[in-house]
Amino acid sequence: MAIDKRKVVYQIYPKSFKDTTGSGTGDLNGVTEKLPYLKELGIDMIWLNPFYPSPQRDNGYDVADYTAVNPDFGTMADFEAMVARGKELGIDFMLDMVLNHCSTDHEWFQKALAGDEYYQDFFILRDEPTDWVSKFGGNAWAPFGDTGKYYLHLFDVTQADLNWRNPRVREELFKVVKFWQDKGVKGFRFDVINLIGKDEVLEDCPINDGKPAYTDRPITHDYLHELNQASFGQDDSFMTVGEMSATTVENCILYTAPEREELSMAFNFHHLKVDYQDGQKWTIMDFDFEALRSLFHTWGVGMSEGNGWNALFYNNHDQPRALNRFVDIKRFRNEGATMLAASIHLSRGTPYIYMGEEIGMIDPDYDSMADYVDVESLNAYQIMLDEGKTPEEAFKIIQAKSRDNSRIPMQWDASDNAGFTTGTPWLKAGKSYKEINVAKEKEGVIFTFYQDLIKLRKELPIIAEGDYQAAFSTHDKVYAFERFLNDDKLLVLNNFFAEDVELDIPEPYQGGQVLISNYDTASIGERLTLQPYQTLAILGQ
Ligand code: TEU
Repeated sequence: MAIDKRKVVYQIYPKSFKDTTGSGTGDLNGVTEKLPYLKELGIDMIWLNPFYPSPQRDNGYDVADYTAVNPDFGTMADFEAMVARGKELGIDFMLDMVLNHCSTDHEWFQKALAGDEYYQDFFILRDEPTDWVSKFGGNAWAPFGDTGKYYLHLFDVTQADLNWRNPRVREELFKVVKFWQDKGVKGFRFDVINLIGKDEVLEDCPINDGKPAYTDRPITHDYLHELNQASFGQDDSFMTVGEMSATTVENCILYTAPEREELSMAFNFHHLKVDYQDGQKWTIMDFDFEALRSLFHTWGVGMSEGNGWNALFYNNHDQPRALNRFVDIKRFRNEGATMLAASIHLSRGTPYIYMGEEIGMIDPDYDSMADYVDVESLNAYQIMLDEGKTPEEAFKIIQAKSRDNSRIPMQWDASDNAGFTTGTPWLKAGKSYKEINVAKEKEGVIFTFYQDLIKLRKELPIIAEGDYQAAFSTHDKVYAFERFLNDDKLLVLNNFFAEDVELDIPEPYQGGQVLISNYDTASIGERLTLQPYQTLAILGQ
Protein backbone atom coordinates (compact mmCIF):
# COMPACT_ATOMS: atom_id res chain seq x y z
CA MET A 1 0.00 0.00 0.00
CA ALA A 2 2.37 2.69 -1.17
CA ILE A 3 0.83 6.11 -1.63
CA ASP A 4 1.69 8.71 -4.24
CA LYS A 5 4.09 10.94 -2.34
CA ARG A 6 3.83 13.78 -4.84
CA LYS A 7 0.33 14.63 -3.68
CA VAL A 8 -0.63 17.65 -1.60
CA VAL A 9 -3.83 17.85 0.44
CA TYR A 10 -5.98 20.95 1.02
CA GLN A 11 -8.24 21.04 4.05
CA ILE A 12 -11.69 22.62 3.81
CA TYR A 13 -13.84 23.40 6.81
CA PRO A 14 -17.07 23.40 4.80
CA LYS A 15 -19.05 25.35 7.34
CA SER A 16 -16.80 28.37 6.71
CA PHE A 17 -15.63 27.97 3.12
CA LYS A 18 -18.34 29.27 0.78
CA ASP A 19 -22.05 29.75 1.35
CA THR A 20 -24.11 29.58 -1.87
CA THR A 21 -27.56 29.96 -0.28
CA GLY A 22 -27.27 32.96 2.00
CA SER A 23 -27.94 30.81 5.06
CA GLY A 24 -24.74 31.94 6.77
CA THR A 25 -23.34 28.40 6.70
CA GLY A 26 -20.98 27.18 4.00
CA ASP A 27 -22.15 24.27 1.86
CA LEU A 28 -21.03 21.52 -0.50
CA ASN A 29 -22.05 23.52 -3.56
CA GLY A 30 -19.70 26.20 -2.30
CA VAL A 31 -16.88 23.66 -2.42
CA THR A 32 -17.86 22.67 -5.97
CA GLU A 33 -17.92 26.33 -7.00
CA LYS A 34 -14.38 26.87 -5.80
CA LEU A 35 -12.80 23.73 -7.25
CA PRO A 36 -11.25 25.64 -10.19
CA TYR A 37 -9.52 27.94 -7.68
CA LEU A 38 -8.01 24.92 -5.97
CA LYS A 39 -7.03 23.44 -9.30
CA GLU A 40 -5.09 26.63 -9.96
CA LEU A 41 -3.35 26.26 -6.64
CA GLY A 42 -2.35 22.77 -7.76
CA ILE A 43 -3.56 20.53 -4.94
CA ASP A 44 -4.56 16.89 -5.49
CA MET A 45 -6.97 16.06 -2.72
CA ILE A 46 -9.41 17.84 -0.43
CA TRP A 47 -9.91 16.79 3.16
CA LEU A 48 -13.44 17.87 4.10
CA ASN A 49 -14.34 18.24 7.76
CA PRO A 50 -17.59 16.49 8.82
CA PHE A 51 -20.78 17.50 6.97
CA TYR A 52 -23.00 14.73 8.36
CA PRO A 53 -26.23 15.25 10.31
CA SER A 54 -25.23 16.48 13.73
CA PRO A 55 -26.54 18.68 16.52
CA GLN A 56 -23.31 20.69 16.00
CA ARG A 57 -22.33 20.74 19.64
CA ASP A 58 -18.79 20.17 18.37
CA ASN A 59 -19.31 21.42 14.82
CA GLY A 60 -20.03 18.07 13.25
CA TYR A 61 -17.57 15.96 15.26
CA ASP A 62 -20.70 14.86 17.06
CA VAL A 63 -22.13 12.70 14.29
CA ALA A 64 -25.79 11.69 14.53
CA ASP A 65 -25.90 9.81 11.21
CA TYR A 66 -22.74 8.61 9.50
CA THR A 67 -24.11 8.01 6.02
CA ALA A 68 -26.11 11.12 5.19
CA VAL A 69 -25.56 14.81 4.45
CA ASN A 70 -26.63 17.46 6.96
CA PRO A 71 -29.28 19.51 5.06
CA ASP A 72 -27.48 22.71 6.14
CA PHE A 73 -24.63 21.63 3.85
CA GLY A 74 -26.73 20.35 0.95
CA THR A 75 -27.91 16.99 -0.32
CA MET A 76 -26.42 13.65 -1.28
CA ALA A 77 -26.87 14.72 -4.91
CA ASP A 78 -24.74 17.83 -4.18
CA PHE A 79 -22.12 15.57 -2.66
CA GLU A 80 -22.07 13.33 -5.73
CA ALA A 81 -21.89 16.31 -8.08
CA MET A 82 -18.97 17.71 -6.06
CA VAL A 83 -17.04 14.44 -6.25
CA ALA A 84 -17.75 14.13 -9.98
CA ARG A 85 -16.62 17.70 -10.71
CA GLY A 86 -13.51 17.06 -8.65
CA LYS A 87 -12.68 14.00 -10.72
CA GLU A 88 -12.95 16.06 -13.91
CA LEU A 89 -10.38 18.45 -12.51
CA GLY A 90 -8.11 15.80 -11.05
CA ILE A 91 -9.06 16.55 -7.44
CA ASP A 92 -10.10 13.75 -5.09
CA PHE A 93 -11.85 13.85 -1.75
CA MET A 94 -10.78 12.68 1.67
CA LEU A 95 -13.60 12.42 4.22
CA ASP A 96 -13.43 12.84 7.94
CA MET A 97 -14.40 9.67 9.81
CA VAL A 98 -15.24 10.30 13.44
CA LEU A 99 -15.25 6.72 14.66
CA ASN A 100 -14.04 7.08 18.24
CA HIS A 101 -17.36 8.52 19.38
CA CYS A 102 -20.79 9.46 18.10
CA SER A 103 -23.33 12.04 19.14
CA THR A 104 -25.66 11.14 21.97
CA ASP A 105 -28.37 12.00 19.40
CA HIS A 106 -27.28 9.01 17.29
CA GLU A 107 -29.92 6.26 17.24
CA TRP A 108 -27.43 3.80 18.73
CA PHE A 109 -27.12 5.90 21.86
CA GLN A 110 -30.83 6.67 21.96
CA LYS A 111 -31.71 2.98 21.74
CA ALA A 112 -29.13 2.18 24.39
CA LEU A 113 -30.61 4.80 26.68
CA ALA A 114 -34.08 3.37 26.11
CA GLY A 115 -32.83 0.08 27.54
CA ASP A 116 -31.79 -1.89 24.45
CA GLU A 117 -28.91 -4.05 25.68
CA TYR A 118 -27.67 -4.79 22.17
CA TYR A 119 -26.93 -1.07 21.76
CA GLN A 120 -25.77 -0.56 25.32
CA ASP A 121 -22.83 -2.73 24.35
CA PHE A 122 -21.99 -0.13 21.66
CA PHE A 123 -20.81 2.23 24.40
CA ILE A 124 -18.40 2.15 27.30
CA LEU A 125 -20.51 1.85 30.40
CA ARG A 126 -19.20 1.34 33.92
CA ASP A 127 -20.60 1.33 37.42
CA GLU A 128 -17.85 3.64 38.69
CA PRO A 129 -16.18 6.52 36.83
CA THR A 130 -12.38 6.67 36.65
CA ASP A 131 -10.50 9.89 37.31
CA TRP A 132 -9.91 10.61 33.61
CA VAL A 133 -10.39 14.20 32.49
CA SER A 134 -12.38 15.03 29.35
CA LYS A 135 -10.37 16.83 26.68
CA PHE A 136 -12.99 19.55 26.79
CA GLY A 137 -12.85 19.92 30.58
CA GLY A 138 -14.41 18.14 33.56
CA ASN A 139 -14.61 14.41 34.31
CA ALA A 140 -14.74 12.09 31.28
CA TRP A 141 -17.76 10.13 32.56
CA ALA A 142 -21.39 11.16 32.71
CA PRO A 143 -24.45 9.44 34.18
CA PHE A 144 -26.07 7.10 31.68
CA GLY A 145 -29.71 8.09 32.05
CA ASP A 146 -31.10 6.88 35.35
CA THR A 147 -29.43 3.46 35.14
CA GLY A 148 -26.88 4.31 37.83
CA LYS A 149 -24.14 3.62 35.29
CA TYR A 150 -21.75 6.06 33.64
CA TYR A 151 -20.73 6.36 29.97
CA LEU A 152 -17.31 7.48 28.78
CA HIS A 153 -16.93 10.69 26.79
CA LEU A 154 -13.31 11.65 26.17
CA PHE A 155 -14.63 14.82 24.48
CA ASP A 156 -17.90 16.69 25.02
CA VAL A 157 -20.61 15.12 27.16
CA THR A 158 -22.66 14.73 23.94
CA GLN A 159 -19.86 12.70 22.28
CA ALA A 160 -20.10 9.15 23.64
CA ASP A 161 -17.08 6.91 23.07
CA LEU A 162 -17.85 3.80 21.03
CA ASN A 163 -16.93 0.35 22.28
CA TRP A 164 -14.53 -1.00 19.65
CA ARG A 165 -14.14 -4.21 21.69
CA ASN A 166 -17.60 -5.15 20.48
CA PRO A 167 -17.17 -6.76 17.01
CA ARG A 168 -20.61 -5.51 15.99
CA VAL A 169 -19.47 -1.93 16.52
CA ARG A 170 -16.48 -2.52 14.28
CA GLU A 171 -18.70 -4.11 11.67
CA GLU A 172 -21.06 -1.12 11.66
CA LEU A 173 -18.21 1.37 11.45
CA PHE A 174 -16.49 -0.50 8.63
CA LYS A 175 -19.80 -0.37 6.76
CA VAL A 176 -19.75 3.41 7.12
CA VAL A 177 -16.27 3.57 5.62
CA LYS A 178 -17.32 1.31 2.74
CA PHE A 179 -20.41 3.42 2.12
CA TRP A 180 -18.32 6.51 1.37
CA GLN A 181 -15.69 4.53 -0.47
CA ASP A 182 -18.42 3.31 -2.82
CA LYS A 183 -19.38 6.95 -3.43
CA GLY A 184 -15.99 7.52 -5.02
CA VAL A 185 -13.98 9.20 -2.28
CA LYS A 186 -10.27 8.38 -2.36
CA GLY A 187 -9.17 9.16 1.16
CA PHE A 188 -10.10 9.20 4.81
CA ARG A 189 -8.95 11.23 7.75
CA PHE A 190 -9.65 9.29 10.93
CA ASP A 191 -10.43 11.50 13.90
CA VAL A 192 -8.52 10.77 17.15
CA ILE A 193 -8.06 7.23 15.90
CA ASN A 194 -5.30 6.33 18.37
CA LEU A 195 -7.87 6.55 21.17
CA ILE A 196 -10.23 3.83 19.93
CA GLY A 197 -8.53 0.93 21.72
CA LYS A 198 -9.62 0.99 25.34
CA ASP A 199 -8.48 -1.62 27.82
CA GLU A 200 -10.91 -4.24 29.06
CA VAL A 201 -10.51 -3.02 32.63
CA LEU A 202 -10.35 0.75 32.93
CA GLU A 203 -8.41 2.16 35.83
CA ASP A 204 -7.65 5.48 37.46
CA CYS A 205 -4.64 7.20 35.96
CA PRO A 206 -3.50 10.35 37.70
CA ILE A 207 -0.79 11.04 35.10
CA ASN A 208 -1.55 13.61 32.42
CA ASP A 209 -5.34 13.64 32.89
CA GLY A 210 -5.53 9.88 32.35
CA LYS A 211 -4.20 9.96 28.76
CA PRO A 212 -1.79 7.00 29.11
CA ALA A 213 -4.73 4.78 30.04
CA TYR A 214 -6.38 5.06 26.64
CA THR A 215 -3.83 6.46 24.16
CA ASP A 216 -1.94 4.25 21.64
CA ARG A 217 -3.00 1.01 23.35
CA PRO A 218 -1.58 -1.97 21.43
CA ILE A 219 -5.01 -3.23 20.39
CA THR A 220 -5.49 -0.05 18.35
CA HIS A 221 -3.03 -1.42 15.79
CA ASP A 222 -5.11 -4.59 15.45
CA TYR A 223 -8.27 -2.56 14.89
CA LEU A 224 -6.61 -0.41 12.25
CA HIS A 225 -5.30 -3.43 10.39
CA GLU A 226 -8.76 -4.95 10.49
CA LEU A 227 -10.31 -1.71 9.20
CA ASN A 228 -7.71 -1.51 6.43
CA GLN A 229 -8.41 -5.06 5.30
CA ALA A 230 -12.16 -4.60 5.45
CA SER A 231 -12.21 -1.46 3.31
CA PHE A 232 -9.62 0.81 1.67
CA GLY A 233 -6.72 -1.62 1.97
CA GLN A 234 -7.62 -3.21 -1.36
CA ASP A 235 -7.31 0.07 -3.27
CA ASP A 236 -3.75 1.22 -3.94
CA SER A 237 -4.72 4.76 -4.84
CA PHE A 238 -6.27 5.40 -1.43
CA MET A 239 -4.79 7.89 1.02
CA THR A 240 -5.56 7.61 4.73
CA VAL A 241 -4.38 9.71 7.63
CA GLY A 242 -4.83 9.10 11.31
CA GLU A 243 -5.17 12.00 13.68
CA MET A 244 -3.04 10.89 16.60
CA SER A 245 -3.54 12.55 19.93
CA ALA A 246 -0.46 12.65 22.25
CA THR A 247 1.31 9.91 20.29
CA THR A 248 4.91 8.69 19.85
CA VAL A 249 7.28 8.21 16.91
CA GLU A 250 7.37 4.46 17.64
CA ASN A 251 3.62 4.14 17.39
CA CYS A 252 3.38 6.34 14.29
CA ILE A 253 5.92 4.13 12.53
CA LEU A 254 3.68 1.17 13.33
CA TYR A 255 0.54 3.02 12.21
CA THR A 256 2.06 4.04 8.88
CA ALA A 257 4.80 1.65 7.71
CA PRO A 258 3.29 0.22 4.46
CA GLU A 259 3.94 -3.42 5.36
CA ARG A 260 1.81 -3.06 8.50
CA GLU A 261 -1.29 -2.30 6.39
CA GLU A 262 -2.79 0.15 8.83
CA LEU A 263 -2.82 3.78 7.55
CA SER A 264 -0.85 5.81 4.98
CA MET A 265 0.24 8.55 7.37
CA ALA A 266 -0.24 10.19 10.74
CA PHE A 267 -0.79 13.66 12.16
CA ASN A 268 0.90 14.42 15.43
CA PHE A 269 0.65 17.65 17.41
CA HIS A 270 3.84 17.88 19.42
CA HIS A 271 5.24 20.72 17.31
CA LEU A 272 2.10 22.75 17.97
CA LYS A 273 2.55 22.66 21.72
CA VAL A 274 5.81 24.59 21.76
CA ASP A 275 3.96 27.71 22.88
CA TYR A 276 2.14 25.94 25.72
CA GLN A 277 3.44 26.90 29.13
CA ASP A 278 4.11 23.70 31.12
CA GLY A 279 2.28 21.76 28.40
CA GLN A 280 -1.00 23.57 29.11
CA LYS A 281 -2.96 24.93 26.16
CA TRP A 282 -4.76 27.75 27.98
CA THR A 283 -1.66 29.83 28.63
CA ILE A 284 0.26 32.43 26.67
CA MET A 285 3.93 32.04 25.86
CA ASP A 286 6.29 32.90 22.99
CA PHE A 287 7.09 29.79 21.00
CA ASP A 288 10.17 27.84 22.04
CA PHE A 289 12.17 27.59 18.82
CA GLU A 290 14.62 25.01 20.09
CA ALA A 291 11.78 22.71 21.12
CA LEU A 292 10.18 23.13 17.70
CA ARG A 293 13.41 22.45 15.83
CA SER A 294 14.24 19.43 17.89
CA LEU A 295 10.72 17.95 17.53
CA PHE A 296 10.88 18.37 13.76
CA HIS A 297 14.22 16.60 13.74
CA THR A 298 13.13 13.81 16.04
CA TRP A 299 10.05 13.09 13.93
CA GLY A 300 11.74 13.69 10.59
CA VAL A 301 14.65 11.40 11.33
CA GLY A 302 12.66 8.81 13.28
CA MET A 303 9.98 8.37 10.64
CA SER A 304 12.56 8.38 7.83
CA GLU A 305 14.65 5.66 9.47
CA GLY A 306 11.61 3.61 10.52
CA ASN A 307 9.90 3.85 7.13
CA GLY A 308 6.91 5.67 8.59
CA TRP A 309 5.18 8.60 6.88
CA ASN A 310 4.23 11.97 8.40
CA ALA A 311 1.34 14.23 7.54
CA LEU A 312 2.98 17.69 7.58
CA PHE A 313 1.04 20.75 8.70
CA TYR A 314 0.96 23.89 10.82
CA ASN A 315 -2.70 24.81 10.51
CA ASN A 316 -6.01 23.06 10.86
CA HIS A 317 -9.49 23.74 12.18
CA ASP A 318 -8.34 23.20 15.79
CA GLN A 319 -5.33 25.50 15.77
CA PRO A 320 -4.86 29.25 15.89
CA ARG A 321 -3.12 30.41 12.72
CA ALA A 322 0.57 29.54 12.61
CA LEU A 323 1.35 33.05 11.34
CA ASN A 324 0.11 34.51 14.62
CA ARG A 325 2.14 31.99 16.61
CA PHE A 326 5.47 31.89 14.84
CA VAL A 327 5.85 35.09 12.82
CA ASP A 328 6.12 38.84 13.33
CA ILE A 329 3.12 39.42 11.05
CA LYS A 330 3.16 43.19 11.35
CA ARG A 331 6.48 43.37 9.53
CA PHE A 332 7.02 40.05 7.79
CA ARG A 333 3.73 38.34 6.96
CA ASN A 334 4.74 37.41 3.40
CA GLU A 335 8.22 36.26 4.36
CA GLY A 336 6.98 34.31 7.37
CA ALA A 337 4.14 32.64 5.46
CA THR A 338 6.41 31.50 2.65
CA MET A 339 9.15 30.32 5.01
CA LEU A 340 6.69 28.25 7.04
CA ALA A 341 5.31 26.77 3.81
CA ALA A 342 8.73 25.73 2.53
CA SER A 343 9.71 24.26 5.89
CA ILE A 344 7.05 21.58 5.46
CA HIS A 345 6.50 21.35 1.70
CA LEU A 346 10.16 20.49 1.13
CA SER A 347 10.23 18.05 4.01
CA ARG A 348 9.55 14.31 4.06
CA GLY A 349 5.83 13.56 4.35
CA THR A 350 2.56 14.67 2.78
CA PRO A 351 1.90 18.42 3.13
CA TYR A 352 -1.53 19.69 4.18
CA ILE A 353 -2.69 23.25 3.50
CA TYR A 354 -5.54 24.56 5.63
CA MET A 355 -7.94 26.86 3.73
CA GLY A 356 -6.73 30.44 3.72
CA GLU A 357 -3.14 29.50 4.53
CA GLU A 358 -2.28 29.94 0.83
CA ILE A 359 -3.22 33.64 1.08
CA GLY A 360 -1.65 34.18 4.50
CA MET A 361 -4.84 34.44 6.59
CA ILE A 362 -4.43 35.40 10.23
CA ASP A 363 -6.51 35.14 13.43
CA PRO A 364 -9.74 37.23 13.51
CA ASP A 365 -8.74 39.48 16.43
CA TYR A 366 -12.25 39.53 17.91
CA ASP A 367 -13.03 42.13 20.58
CA SER A 368 -15.46 40.25 22.75
CA MET A 369 -16.11 36.86 24.28
CA ALA A 370 -19.56 37.03 22.65
CA ASP A 371 -17.92 36.49 19.25
CA TYR A 372 -16.69 33.00 20.18
CA VAL A 373 -18.89 29.95 19.75
CA ASP A 374 -16.65 26.88 20.10
CA VAL A 375 -17.62 24.55 22.93
CA GLU A 376 -14.00 24.05 23.92
CA SER A 377 -13.40 27.82 24.19
CA LEU A 378 -16.58 28.45 26.15
CA ASN A 379 -15.75 25.65 28.61
CA ALA A 380 -12.15 26.82 28.95
CA TYR A 381 -13.23 30.42 29.59
CA GLN A 382 -15.51 29.33 32.41
CA ILE A 383 -12.84 27.07 33.89
CA MET A 384 -10.31 29.92 33.83
CA LEU A 385 -12.75 32.23 35.63
CA ASP A 386 -13.46 29.50 38.19
CA GLU A 387 -9.72 29.18 38.74
CA GLY A 388 -9.51 32.87 39.60
CA LYS A 389 -8.42 34.56 36.37
CA THR A 390 -10.00 37.94 35.65
CA PRO A 391 -12.33 38.15 32.61
CA GLU A 392 -9.65 40.24 30.83
CA GLU A 393 -6.93 37.65 31.45
CA ALA A 394 -9.16 34.78 30.37
CA PHE A 395 -10.30 36.65 27.26
CA LYS A 396 -6.72 37.34 26.17
CA ILE A 397 -5.98 33.64 26.34
CA ILE A 398 -9.11 32.69 24.39
CA GLN A 399 -8.17 35.28 21.78
CA ALA A 400 -4.79 33.63 21.30
CA LYS A 401 -5.85 29.99 21.59
CA SER A 402 -9.46 29.51 20.51
CA ARG A 403 -10.20 27.01 17.76
CA ASP A 404 -12.53 29.64 16.30
CA ASN A 405 -9.39 31.44 15.14
CA SER A 406 -9.11 29.09 12.21
CA ARG A 407 -12.84 28.53 11.73
CA ILE A 408 -13.67 32.07 10.62
CA PRO A 409 -15.09 32.56 7.12
CA MET A 410 -12.70 32.07 4.23
CA GLN A 411 -11.66 35.48 2.94
CA TRP A 412 -12.61 35.62 -0.74
CA ASP A 413 -12.77 39.35 -1.32
CA ALA A 414 -13.22 42.73 0.36
CA SER A 415 -17.03 42.74 0.17
CA ASP A 416 -19.22 42.26 3.26
CA ASN A 417 -18.42 39.15 5.30
CA ALA A 418 -15.34 38.57 3.18
CA GLY A 419 -17.46 37.36 0.26
CA PHE A 420 -18.24 34.19 2.20
CA THR A 421 -21.99 34.72 2.49
CA THR A 422 -24.71 37.19 1.55
CA GLY A 423 -26.43 36.37 4.86
CA THR A 424 -25.23 36.52 8.44
CA PRO A 425 -22.23 34.24 8.92
CA TRP A 426 -22.49 31.61 11.66
CA LEU A 427 -19.14 32.91 12.91
CA LYS A 428 -18.04 36.49 12.43
CA ALA A 429 -15.51 37.32 9.71
CA GLY A 430 -12.00 38.22 10.78
CA LYS A 431 -10.95 41.86 10.97
CA SER A 432 -8.31 41.53 8.25
CA TYR A 433 -10.49 40.51 5.30
CA LYS A 434 -10.33 43.84 3.48
CA GLU A 435 -6.55 43.57 3.27
CA ILE A 436 -6.12 39.80 3.10
CA ASN A 437 -8.38 38.02 0.61
CA VAL A 438 -8.21 35.75 -2.41
CA ALA A 439 -9.10 38.48 -4.91
CA LYS A 440 -6.13 40.50 -3.73
CA GLU A 441 -3.63 37.78 -2.95
CA LYS A 442 -4.04 35.48 -5.93
CA GLU A 443 -1.28 37.10 -7.92
CA GLY A 444 0.60 37.81 -4.70
CA VAL A 445 3.74 36.47 -3.13
CA ILE A 446 2.24 33.82 -0.84
CA PHE A 447 -0.19 32.17 -3.25
CA THR A 448 2.37 31.94 -6.05
CA PHE A 449 4.97 30.53 -3.66
CA TYR A 450 2.56 27.75 -2.67
CA GLN A 451 1.96 27.03 -6.37
CA ASP A 452 5.73 26.75 -6.89
CA LEU A 453 6.19 24.45 -3.90
CA ILE A 454 3.39 22.14 -5.03
CA LYS A 455 4.90 22.00 -8.53
CA LEU A 456 8.37 21.26 -7.22
CA ARG A 457 7.12 18.26 -5.24
CA LYS A 458 5.63 16.84 -8.42
CA GLU A 459 8.74 17.46 -10.48
CA LEU A 460 11.54 16.48 -8.12
CA PRO A 461 11.57 12.93 -6.73
CA ILE A 462 14.02 14.04 -4.04
CA ILE A 463 11.28 16.18 -2.47
CA ALA A 464 8.58 13.53 -2.69
CA GLU A 465 10.70 10.49 -1.91
CA GLY A 466 14.04 11.49 -0.40
CA ASP A 467 15.25 10.50 3.06
CA TYR A 468 15.42 13.13 5.78
CA GLN A 469 18.42 14.15 7.85
CA ALA A 470 18.82 16.93 10.37
CA ALA A 471 21.20 19.79 9.49
CA PHE A 472 22.58 22.55 11.74
CA SER A 473 20.86 20.53 14.42
CA THR A 474 21.75 22.78 17.35
CA HIS A 475 21.30 26.15 15.65
CA ASP A 476 19.26 28.56 17.75
CA LYS A 477 17.54 30.38 14.87
CA VAL A 478 17.57 28.16 11.83
CA TYR A 479 15.59 24.98 11.26
CA ALA A 480 17.46 23.10 8.54
CA PHE A 481 17.33 19.65 7.04
CA GLU A 482 18.74 17.68 4.17
CA ARG A 483 17.01 15.33 1.79
CA PHE A 484 18.79 12.49 0.02
CA LEU A 485 17.82 10.36 -2.95
CA ASN A 486 20.37 8.19 -4.75
CA ASP A 487 23.20 10.66 -5.49
CA ASP A 488 21.10 13.79 -5.13
CA LYS A 489 21.04 16.01 -2.10
CA LEU A 490 19.01 19.01 -1.06
CA LEU A 491 19.60 21.40 1.84
CA VAL A 492 16.70 23.46 3.17
CA LEU A 493 17.42 26.41 5.47
CA ASN A 494 14.64 28.20 7.34
CA ASN A 495 15.29 31.30 9.41
CA PHE A 496 12.55 31.43 12.05
CA PHE A 497 13.45 34.94 13.23
CA ALA A 498 12.99 38.57 12.17
CA GLU A 499 16.72 39.17 11.95
CA ASP A 500 19.68 38.28 9.74
CA VAL A 501 21.55 35.06 10.45
CA GLU A 502 25.02 34.18 9.15
CA LEU A 503 25.75 30.57 8.18
CA ASP A 504 28.71 28.57 6.93
CA ILE A 505 27.52 26.51 4.01
CA PRO A 506 28.61 22.86 3.96
CA GLU A 507 30.96 22.04 1.12
CA PRO A 508 28.66 19.94 -1.10
CA TYR A 509 26.28 22.90 -1.36
CA GLN A 510 28.83 25.61 -2.13
CA GLY A 511 28.20 26.64 -5.71
CA GLY A 512 24.96 24.63 -5.64
CA GLN A 513 21.77 25.58 -7.43
CA VAL A 514 19.14 27.60 -5.58
CA LEU A 515 15.96 25.60 -5.98
CA ILE A 516 13.63 28.09 -4.33
CA SER A 517 13.79 31.01 -1.91
CA ASN A 518 11.52 33.79 -0.71
CA TYR A 519 14.32 36.34 -1.26
CA ASP A 520 16.52 36.91 -4.30
CA THR A 521 19.66 34.93 -3.67
CA ALA A 522 22.27 34.83 -6.37
CA SER A 523 25.09 32.39 -5.80
CA ILE A 524 25.93 30.15 -2.87
CA GLY A 525 29.43 30.66 -1.50
CA GLU A 526 31.12 29.42 1.66
CA ARG A 527 29.15 31.72 3.84
CA LEU A 528 25.79 33.39 3.47
CA THR A 529 23.33 35.61 5.28
CA LEU A 530 19.76 34.47 5.71
CA GLN A 531 17.44 37.48 5.89
CA PRO A 532 14.41 37.71 8.23
CA TYR A 533 12.26 34.60 7.79
CA GLN A 534 14.24 33.60 4.74
CA THR A 535 13.85 30.10 3.39
CA LEU A 536 16.43 28.81 0.97
CA ALA A 537 16.67 25.40 -0.67
CA ILE A 538 19.92 24.43 -2.35
CA LEU A 539 20.59 21.42 -4.55
CA GLY A 540 24.02 20.02 -3.76
CA GLN A 541 26.52 18.45 -6.08
O1 TEU B 1 -9.51 16.78 17.68
C1 TEU B 1 -8.71 15.98 18.50
C2 TEU B 1 -8.10 16.56 19.67
O2 TEU B 1 -7.38 15.90 20.37
C3 TEU B 1 -8.48 17.92 20.08
O3 TEU B 1 -8.53 17.87 21.47
C4 TEU B 1 -7.53 18.95 19.68
O4 TEU B 1 -6.23 18.64 20.06
C5 TEU B 1 -8.01 20.17 20.36
O5 TEU B 1 -9.19 20.50 19.73
C6 TEU B 1 -7.06 21.29 20.31
O6 TEU B 1 -7.42 22.15 21.33
C7 TEU B 1 -10.42 16.14 16.87
C8 TEU B 1 -11.05 17.13 15.94
O7 TEU B 1 -10.06 17.64 15.06
C9 TEU B 1 -11.72 18.19 16.73
O8 TEU B 1 -12.23 19.22 15.95
C10 TEU B 1 -12.82 17.52 17.52
O9 TEU B 1 -13.41 18.43 18.39
C11 TEU B 1 -12.29 16.32 18.33
O10 TEU B 1 -11.43 15.48 17.59
C12 TEU B 1 -13.43 15.46 18.81
O11 TEU B 1 -13.99 14.76 17.74
